[in-house]
Formats: sequence, C-alpha cells, structure tokens
Amino acid sequence: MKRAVYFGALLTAALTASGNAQKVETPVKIGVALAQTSNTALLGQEQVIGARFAEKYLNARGGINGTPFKLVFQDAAGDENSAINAFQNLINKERVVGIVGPTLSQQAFAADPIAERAKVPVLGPSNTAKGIPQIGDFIARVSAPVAVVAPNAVKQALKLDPKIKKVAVLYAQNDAFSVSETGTFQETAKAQGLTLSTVQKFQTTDTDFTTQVTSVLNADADLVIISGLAADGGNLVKQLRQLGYKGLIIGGNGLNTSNMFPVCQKLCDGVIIAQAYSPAQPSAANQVFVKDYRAQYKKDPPQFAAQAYAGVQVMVEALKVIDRKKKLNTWDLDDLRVALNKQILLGKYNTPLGPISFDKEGELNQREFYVAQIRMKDAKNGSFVYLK
Ligand code: 1QQ
Repeated sequence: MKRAVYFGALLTAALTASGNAQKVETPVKIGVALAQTSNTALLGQEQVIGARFAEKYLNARGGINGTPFKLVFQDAAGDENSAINAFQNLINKERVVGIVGPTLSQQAFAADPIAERAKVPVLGPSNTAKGIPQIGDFIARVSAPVAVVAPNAVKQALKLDPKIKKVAVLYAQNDAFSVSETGTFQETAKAQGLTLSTVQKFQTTDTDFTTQVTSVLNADADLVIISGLAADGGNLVKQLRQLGYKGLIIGGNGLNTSNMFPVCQKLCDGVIIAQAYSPAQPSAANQVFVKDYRAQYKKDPPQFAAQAYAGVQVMVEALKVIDRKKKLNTWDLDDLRVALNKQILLGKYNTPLGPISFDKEGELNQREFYVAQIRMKDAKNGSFVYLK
C-alpha cells in the first residue's frame, strides 16, 4: 500500500515535470501576433501581407529542410490586452515555436514579458522604441530602433531646406514608441543647431488638432516633426495644411504607410519619413521579394511588409540550422523554443532589409537606412519617393 502510494507520487511528479514536454508537431507552427483590426491595422495590414509572402515563398523553397511550416495568426489589434491574449493563445493553445509580433512597442512592453516567462522567442517586426530587446533574453527585433533611423529624416529635411531654424515637435503621449521617437527627434534637432520653438502633445485617439496646430502656427516654425500613429498622424498632417502651415513636415515611423493616404489625401504630399527598408536594396533576397510583391500588388513593398517578411525568414532559417543537427519532430517543444532563441541570435541572415544579425541582447545589426518623401498624384494615389 505504502509502495503504491510512493510510486503513484513518483508518477505524478514525473507527469508534472513533463507536463509541457510535448513533441514538436509538423507542420511547424510559427505564431504571428499583429494588428489585424483597430486603427493600428493601418500599420498591421502591411505586416500581415509581408508575413504571408514569406510563408508562401519559403515553403515553396522547401520550408524547413523539406518540412513545411505554418504561420498561426492571432489578431493583436492595437491595445495591450489584445496583444497579451494573442501571445497567450499562441504560446499555450497553439503551442508555437516562436512569435513574430506585436505591432506596437506599447503592446510589446505589455506582451513580451509573457513570452519571456514562458521562454518563447519573440521577434519584434516593428517595435522601434528604446528598450525593447532589454525586455528579456527571449526578445529580439528585426526593426531598427528609432534612435538609429529617425535622425536621417532631420538631416534630409535640412538638405532640402538649409534655412530651417525653428522646429515644432508633436507627439502622442499615450504611445511608448511615439514618446521614444520624439526624444530622438528633439535631441537630433538640437544637435543640428535648430531651435525647438514648441513641443505639443496629443493622444493617438485624438481627431481634432486645432489647439496643437494653432501653437505650431504661433511658434512660426519652419519644420514640423510628428511622432504618432497612422490615423492621428494623418489627421494632424491634414489639419496643419488646412490651417495654413506651409513648411516641411517630418512624419515618424507611425506615419510610414500608404494606408495614411485616405486620411490626409492630397495634403499628405511632401511628408518626409525615414525608412529602415528600400525596394532598391540590392540583396538577392530583396530583389525576389520586390519582384513577387510588384507582380501581386502593382507597387513596391513598404517597410512594414519587408520587416515582417524578415521576421518570419529569420525564424525559418534558425529552425533549419537546428533541424540539420536534430530533426525538429524529435524535439520537446520547450527545449526547441530555447534552442531557437539561441540560434536566432547566432545567425546571419540575408533578408529584404539586406544582411542582418543580432547582438547578444537581441538588438538588430543592420547597415543601411533611407529617407523617403510622399508624393501624391491625386487625392487617392501616391507613393514614397526615396531621397536617400
Ligand atoms: C513602434 C513602431 C510603430 C509605429 C510601428 C508600427 O515603430 O510602436 O515601435
């Protein structure tokens, strides 16, 4: 009797210890938690397209050494709770090997710690605020930080108009990325010898910017720099022009989408936005991506699509290396997640962003950055013209 109890206890202990020790299923599941709904979907839509492109293209080329992989999408919308729910579903129900997402840094600061605790690798496809890789050992990003990307826009604006002296800076105070980006913009402006003549705050949910625009006009600024997201940013650009602002406008990464065109329409014209991607990037990986994207959408791929593609590609290439040493379907899921995280950080990748790798914290090493300017043909149609 005693013995039976003892073995029973042992068995329970063994089952508990191996409670998570499930073998990896095929096709291998990679989680994708992006904004498919909400205003943030203006940005997320392009990411979903980029991720799907990678899935189709990489699977057609053999997937993971002959084993297909499958992207499992969970809508992370634009808020923290949706991102947390999406991560929890992907980790615990879908049992994915890793996650590409979420869309916003604001969401990453809330959801990434869930993956960190579960030891599931995360690649941020568009989380550019300061401090993202430092959330934890399992958090890396394929999206270069604003600190590196944003200054290029200010330098380019000064090339276009060397007489610029007074700058008005506006930012969304309820969004972590916007707060981080405006910090970089303000430092860069000062370092370039410009005067910050006004700093204005708003919310990403705002639609009326009369107060802020009035302050910009009163400050007599000859450059406006906006850190917000696509809907609020687009409305702000529109209202600046409608109320008579004539100078250059720099938009931050949250305005970096043609999905903003329906908001500011013709008044989007001339907005300068720094880019972590160029369709002209000469890598073979990019040229194939651009060709396929153009064939399907009759335009060049945008930055957010290219970064999401890169996120999926990095996961797949890291999985290939692991699979060559020990077939993926013989791994326990928990062990594979840990091994995948390690391999992601070790690898070098030739992506549409050009050659990339990571430092030991998960920060991205990327070489080239660009600046583009929006050119509207009419109220609906426009494009990003690369200046650099
Ligand atoms: C961030 C961003 C967003 C504007 C990307 C969609 O860069 O939240 O970090």
